Amino acid sequence: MELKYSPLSPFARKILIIAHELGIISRFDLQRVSTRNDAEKLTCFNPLGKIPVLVTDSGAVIYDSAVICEFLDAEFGGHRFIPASGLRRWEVLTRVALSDGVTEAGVTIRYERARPVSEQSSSAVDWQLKKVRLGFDQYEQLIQRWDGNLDLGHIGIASAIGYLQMRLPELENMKPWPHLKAWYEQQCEQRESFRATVPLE
Ligand SMILES: N[C@@H](CCC(=O)N[C@@H](CS)C(=O)NCC(=O)O)C(=O)O
Repeated sequence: MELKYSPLSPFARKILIIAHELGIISRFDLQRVSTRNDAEKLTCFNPLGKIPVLVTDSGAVIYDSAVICEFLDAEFGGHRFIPASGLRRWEVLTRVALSDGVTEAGVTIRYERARPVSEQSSSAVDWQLKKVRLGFDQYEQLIQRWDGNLDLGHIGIASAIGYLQMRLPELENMKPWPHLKAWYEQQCEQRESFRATVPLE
């Protein structure tokens, strides 16, 4: 399988974490792609020009990250990270949407701040920052009832924390979300799958 990715991408990190957890990382041909410089190489696989993109051994092209994670979990994980059916499936998928939404809002802020200063909009940043904060607020509640099972929603919010706490000083190193911060440091950062996928600048 080929994974078109960047080691900095929090969306790609979810896939790498799952691949490590499931013991299938060696099956991946990891191809680093720059969404800016390799745009054409990417859009012929994903017209949206976004990473991650998975190309399976049979040549099927799969994106986006949530779909790739579900594919890997169904094919190799026995639905360990996303239940196959029942109410819990919809609960997990809703939290996946929340964690991906937080990440997307954070990435949008990064893109806004990469524009020339004169073109940046502080109200656009504040709009996205509110989504990040409210998403973390919700996970701060949820994590206090955590049953010890890591699912794709948890992996997604942990990837968001790993990416955003370094990049958005407004998040004050996660101090406003003490339970979430402690969970991340004690339950996630200690796992081999997280240590092996720390985003590299
Ligand atoms: N919903 C997508 C989002 C992926 C995404 O936004 N990836 C970023 C890199 S972290 C990207 O490719 N950005 C390039 C662009 O937006 O043109 C997913 O979950 O895969």
